[in-house]
Amino acid sequence: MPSSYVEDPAPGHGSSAPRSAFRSDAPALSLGGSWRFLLSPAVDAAPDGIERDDFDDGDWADLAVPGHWQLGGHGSPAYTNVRYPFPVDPPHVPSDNPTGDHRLAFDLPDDWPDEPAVLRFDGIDSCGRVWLNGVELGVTKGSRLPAEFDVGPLLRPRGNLLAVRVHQWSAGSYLEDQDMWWLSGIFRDVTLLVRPAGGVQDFTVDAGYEHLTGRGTLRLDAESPDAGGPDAGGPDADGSHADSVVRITVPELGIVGLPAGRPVEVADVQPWSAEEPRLYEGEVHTATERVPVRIGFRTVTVEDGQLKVNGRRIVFHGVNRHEFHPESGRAVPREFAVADIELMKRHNVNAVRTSHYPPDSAFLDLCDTYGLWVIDESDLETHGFSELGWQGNPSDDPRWADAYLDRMRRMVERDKNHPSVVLWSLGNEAGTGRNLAAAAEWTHRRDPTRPLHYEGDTDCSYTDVHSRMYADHDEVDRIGQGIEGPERVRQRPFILCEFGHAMGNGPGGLLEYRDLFERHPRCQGGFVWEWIDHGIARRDAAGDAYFAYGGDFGEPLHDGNFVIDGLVHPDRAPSPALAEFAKVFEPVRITAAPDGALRVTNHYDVLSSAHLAFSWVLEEEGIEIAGGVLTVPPLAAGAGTELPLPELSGFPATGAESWLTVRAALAADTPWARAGHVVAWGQLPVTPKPATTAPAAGAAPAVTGTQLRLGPGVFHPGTGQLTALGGLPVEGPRLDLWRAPTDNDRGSDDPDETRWRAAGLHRLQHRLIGTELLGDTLVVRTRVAPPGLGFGMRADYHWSADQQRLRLRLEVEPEGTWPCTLPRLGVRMAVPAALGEAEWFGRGPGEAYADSRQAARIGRFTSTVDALQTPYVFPQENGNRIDLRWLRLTSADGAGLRVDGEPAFAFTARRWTSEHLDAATHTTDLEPGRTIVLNLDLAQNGLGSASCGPGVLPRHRLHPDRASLTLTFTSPDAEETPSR
Ligand code: IPT
Repeated sequence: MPSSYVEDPAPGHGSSAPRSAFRSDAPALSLGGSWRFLLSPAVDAAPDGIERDDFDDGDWADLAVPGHWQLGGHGSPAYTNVRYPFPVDPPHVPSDNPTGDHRLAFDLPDDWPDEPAVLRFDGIDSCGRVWLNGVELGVTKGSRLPAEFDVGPLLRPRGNLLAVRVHQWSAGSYLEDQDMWWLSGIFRDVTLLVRPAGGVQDFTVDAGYEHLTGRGTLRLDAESPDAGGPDAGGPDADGSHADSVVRITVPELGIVGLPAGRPVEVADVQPWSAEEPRLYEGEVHTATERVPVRIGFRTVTVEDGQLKVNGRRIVFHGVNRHEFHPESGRAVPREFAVADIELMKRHNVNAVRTSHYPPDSAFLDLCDTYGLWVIDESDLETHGFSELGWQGNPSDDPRWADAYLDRMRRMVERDKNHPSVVLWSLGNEAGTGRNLAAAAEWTHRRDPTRPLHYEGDTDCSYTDVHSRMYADHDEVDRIGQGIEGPERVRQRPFILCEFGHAMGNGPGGLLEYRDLFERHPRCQGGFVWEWIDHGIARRDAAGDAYFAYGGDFGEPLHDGNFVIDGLVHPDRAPSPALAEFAKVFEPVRITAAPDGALRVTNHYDVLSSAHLAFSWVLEEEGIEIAGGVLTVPPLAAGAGTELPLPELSGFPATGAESWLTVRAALAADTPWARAGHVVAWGQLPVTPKPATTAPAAGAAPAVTGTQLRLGPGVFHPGTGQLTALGGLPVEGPRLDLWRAPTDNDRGSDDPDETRWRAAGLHRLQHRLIGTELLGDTLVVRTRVAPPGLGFGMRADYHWSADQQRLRLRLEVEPEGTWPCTLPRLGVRMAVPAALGEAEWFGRGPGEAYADSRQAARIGRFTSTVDALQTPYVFPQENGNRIDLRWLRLTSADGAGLRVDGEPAFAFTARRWTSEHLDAATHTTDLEPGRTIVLNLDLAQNGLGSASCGPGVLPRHRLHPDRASLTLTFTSPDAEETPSR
């Protein structure tokens, strides 16, 4: 028989009323550390009497708390997205319900006062039953929410025994179907806190900002600890209770001992915003307790169909953040929360949706400090019911009403004093129903200062903002025009609570979303799905490290690598998509003005550009030849100006292609980046690329035995294949149309990958039609086509040369009816493995694709071939560099080759083929081969976001068409004009 509390849809019991998360000057004892632990396969299999002092846990294991037992060597993680990994039979859970018993013996510090105290658990997944010194305190559910139990009278100076029985599954699991690993345990802090008599029980600081007058209003609400009633905010007629009143002091504002319940106006206050997170330090106090507080004045409103903070429209350039660490799961050490915030701020992320549960509250402290707009989301998702057509969804079942309210209440009470929290969210993907409506009603009443979000309330019948996930660009455009969606939502602010699915290589199309956020005042941005790849750090048999995803732990039901969809890799290394995000959503835009001037526009919500230092450099073929400071008058938020270009005429010019790069960098250090950190940049062409001089025909083809020589090239006379170049053995180049499909190629109802494979693009065959010498030109005519199908591509290679250079003009022409787009269009060749150093003039430094190329600037870059690879957790096409004027691949001894484009090309270079990349499922599957595979492309198809969302926009699709690619190959020692 399962224990009844486990399957009870009601919230836990025994805990005290929820209150804000604060730390006062009252003593506290962290109980984190090594605990005794035993995992049992079922509730009934767990031992009796673990709460007793004399219970012998000598043969138990040690486990770190906070932590998840599956990551501490007991049981295994499991990943499902939408589906519940157990039968949908609410509120029942499997009898095989892994149960983790935790025990900790502890002493109190010597100076621990004889006062009331609470035991606080910040997060137990999914259901915990708690005993202290043999006495049962109660049960907690709501994994990502705190629970406090009064323990004062139970404490002993020495030899306290805390026992916690945690069940992996509970009725609460039905409300916790978020897209993430199923991980159990006491995964957030456990703390013993003194609650002094006459201390601060709880308080609400409401700090509004009146933008027309610059006035702030500060109001503290708190119950007097002694009198206990809400009316006890002021002293009694005889003043006798004066000392029991809760008061606030903010020295900087001249507020001293302001009692609860008495609002005060403050002239000329500086408001809080994500861009200028001004906090006033203060203290909430009673005679016996002092609580440090940080106050941010701001007012959030919905007016004129727009979401405004302090009277200004704001735009979310946000991310959905799960709490994740590759070794410790949702037990995220503080330094990693700091790392997240610093990375976000450095990449122009200005908002976080706490998908889909409240984060550790320390994260919100950091958001207040560093400045991020936050949508704080309740710990609620019942997505698995969508598989049943939402039949039986708890959201509309009265048995779950208390649980819905309880979750919302515990979040709102915990987090209400954070200025960074500008919206509450009821949860995610929980369908709709009266329990949500009731939770909404409670929230509106409890906190009228913050609008409410929930995407599932599609007609805004109980929420305040219109929200969609993964709406394509056209839909967002129609929403912006007010011609899409139910009548009720058409005058609401609109946000994309999820967009730009960052799974694997992608998303493409962020720029086009930005344009919509700028075009339509009601379209107020969105939150990319998602911040981090949830890959779990593992090692293979050979000891090589990799990141695991769904299925890697033998789960019978799983959703594979769908959990690997972040802007940062599991180790928080930024993916190329984060660089793209930073560029697309840069707060200052530097562009060419029509009349040859420079245009600078401030896209901050509130900040002027005064904190930025502008500078310029002039680069000739990627080499800096001049530079200086650019004086830009401070621009108010939303303002723009035109400036003359810096004086460039006096600089020596070789006639090479040159570009002006203007950067806007932090003028002074900030908490998240040092002075000099570049927040925005723009580039303007100055001198165009000179016309390429084709190799003067001059080298005549000569056939000697089995070799056909043309300038530095050696060909096989029968096949027309290039076999050597200036002494380097090479294979190819041959037409190549294939790329290892990306997660986005693989996604959607009608995936590109399926079409490409059906068209046989992964197994093209090359037929030589013939070779012919036309004057000094070697022409190799081929037809490239898939087996079993009638369409194909004519590919003719026209080779000419002088003594040093070999030039290829590839002409392609589709024949028949092609059924699909092309992954890529270009040539592939194999070059010696020793050519491991790349240098190029073109766009870089990072990878770029047609619809994700904003972050790549024109310059001269170097990289090893190995470092060109982006280690996507699930291997796929990556590392493409675009708009190359030239590329050099060299070995340590300087041997190598150079490729020039007419005018440009893209390249990938890797130590394995696209076929190997395609077959690999983990990074450790990629083994260097005996050559470097070099692809030189005219183009690749865009990336899109079809793994969850719209595919490649029409203008970024690569269609089979007549095309020509011209490349000149030189061996570097033969270069006439060294370009260094
Ligand atoms: C959407 C979920 O809200 C999110 O948690 C995540 O699963 C995301 O998809 C995909 O990675 S729901 C989807 C059905 C649109």
